Amino acid sequence: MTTTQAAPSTDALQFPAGFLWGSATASYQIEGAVTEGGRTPSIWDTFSHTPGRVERGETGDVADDHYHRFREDVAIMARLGLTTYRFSVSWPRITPQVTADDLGPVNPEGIGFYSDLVDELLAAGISPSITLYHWDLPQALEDAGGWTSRRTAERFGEYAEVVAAALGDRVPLFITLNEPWCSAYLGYASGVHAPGRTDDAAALTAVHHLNLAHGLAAASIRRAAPTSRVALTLNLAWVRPQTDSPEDAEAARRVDGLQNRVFLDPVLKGAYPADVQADTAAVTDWSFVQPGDLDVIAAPIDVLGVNYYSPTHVRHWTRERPKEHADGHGEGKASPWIACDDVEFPFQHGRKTDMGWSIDPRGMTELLLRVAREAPGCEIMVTENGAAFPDVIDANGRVIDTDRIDYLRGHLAAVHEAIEAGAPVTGYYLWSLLDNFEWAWGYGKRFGIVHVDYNTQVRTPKDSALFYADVIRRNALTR
Ligand code: GCO
Repeated sequence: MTTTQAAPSTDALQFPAGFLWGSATASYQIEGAVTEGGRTPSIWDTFSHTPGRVERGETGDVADDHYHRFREDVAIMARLGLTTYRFSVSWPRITPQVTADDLGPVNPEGIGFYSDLVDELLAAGISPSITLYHWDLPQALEDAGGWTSRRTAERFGEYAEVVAAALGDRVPLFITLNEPWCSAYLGYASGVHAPGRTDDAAALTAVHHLNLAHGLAAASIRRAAPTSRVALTLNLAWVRPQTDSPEDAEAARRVDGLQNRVFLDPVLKGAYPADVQADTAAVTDWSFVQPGDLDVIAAPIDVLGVNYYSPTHVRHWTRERPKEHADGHGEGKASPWIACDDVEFPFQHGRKTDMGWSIDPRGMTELLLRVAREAPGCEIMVTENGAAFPDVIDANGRVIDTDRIDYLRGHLAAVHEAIEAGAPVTGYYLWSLLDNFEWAWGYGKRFGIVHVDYNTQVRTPKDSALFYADVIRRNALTR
C-alpha cells in the first residue's frame, strides 16, 4: 500500500537541523577604546594614524565603541536570534608588553573584557566563536620584523595558549587566523594594509610564518582547551579564467596557487605547492621553511572557515594595452600578486557591491564543493559573507537595504545548494553585524546589517537584519 505524501515544498530552502546562524566582527573594526584596559598599539593603530593610509584619515580609535557597548550589541544579536557570534581577540589587550623574545605578563583586564563578553553571549544563548588573529598585531612585534620573523609565530603560539586556557571552558570554537592572504600580501607586498610594506620576499616569508603560527596555535588550543574545536579561516578565491585559452588557464593557475593552495596545501597535505615555489624562485628560495615546520602546520583541524564575497576573474596580460585591475591595484602601484606581472584582473560587467566587487553566488557553491573535495572529513563553515552598499535611510529612520537582502538571498541559496550537493557546511556567519571600520576604506563602506550612526553610536537594525532574523527563525530561506 502506498501513502500519498505532500510534494516537497518548493517555496522554501530548508537548512539542516542545528545549522549555526551567526554574524562576524573583528576587534579593531568595532572595539575602539584603543588606549583603555591596558591595551598597547597594534600595527593598525600605527597604520591608520599615518597620513594617507586610510581614506579621510579615519582610525579605529572609537569605531563602534563596542568595548563599552558590548552588552547592548549582544542584546541586538539576541533579538535577531543569532545562535553564534564570531569575534576576534585583540592580541595587544592580552599581552600588552610582548616582545619578539618574550610574551610578557598576561593583562587581566584584557582577559576580563573577553570573558565578560563570552558570559554575556552564553547568557543570551549565543555560542561564542573566537578568532585569535584578525590583523591587529602588537606594534612591538612588527618593530622586530613582524610576520617576516619566526619569533612572531612562536609568540603567537604562546598567546593562543593564554586565550585558550582562559576561555576554553566556555568557547567551543577557536579560529587561529583570519585570512592570512590579506595579512601577508596586503600587509607586506601591496602595502595597502598594515604594516604597509612593499617587499615581495617579505610577503612570502610572512605566508610561511602565518601558516606556522596557525600550526603552533592549533597545538596550543589542543593542550589548553581540549574540548574546544580548532579552525582556520581562509579567503579562498573562486578563480575564473576569462577565456579557454591556455594563457588564461596559466594565469588562473598562478592566482590559485598564491591565494588558495599556498594556504590549503601545507595544512591539508603538509607540503607547499611545487609550482608556487618554482613561480617565485626569483623572489625567494623558501629557506625560511625549516625541518619540522610542515608537520606542525599539517596537524588536523576540525573546521575550515571559508570567507567568500566575490569571484576572481583573471586573464593573461599581453602588454599591448593598459593593464586592468578590477581589484583596484592599478599599474604603477605595488601588487599583492607576486610573480604575476603578466596577469590582469579584467573589469566585469554586471552587478557589483559598493566595494566594486562583482556579485556571483555561484562562486560560493563551487568554492564550498571544492573545499569539501580537498578536505574530506573536515567540517566547513562560511565564516564571512556579506556586502557593502550605500544605505538609504527614509524619513522615519528605516534603513532600506534591498541590495544587501538580494545579495544575502543569492548567497544563502548558494550555500544551500552546496549542502544539497554534499558539502558538510554547518554554519554561516554574516559579515557584518555592525557597520564598522573597513580597513583602508575607513567608515565609508557599510557592511553591517545594523546601521551605526558614528556621531551618536545609535544602532538601527536595517531591513536586512529583519530579513536575516526571519531566515534564522525558520531555519530556511523562503523565496
Ligand atoms: C576580511 C575581513 C573583514 C572585512 C570584510 C569586508 O576578512 O577581509 O575579515 O575584516 O571587513 O571582509 O572586506
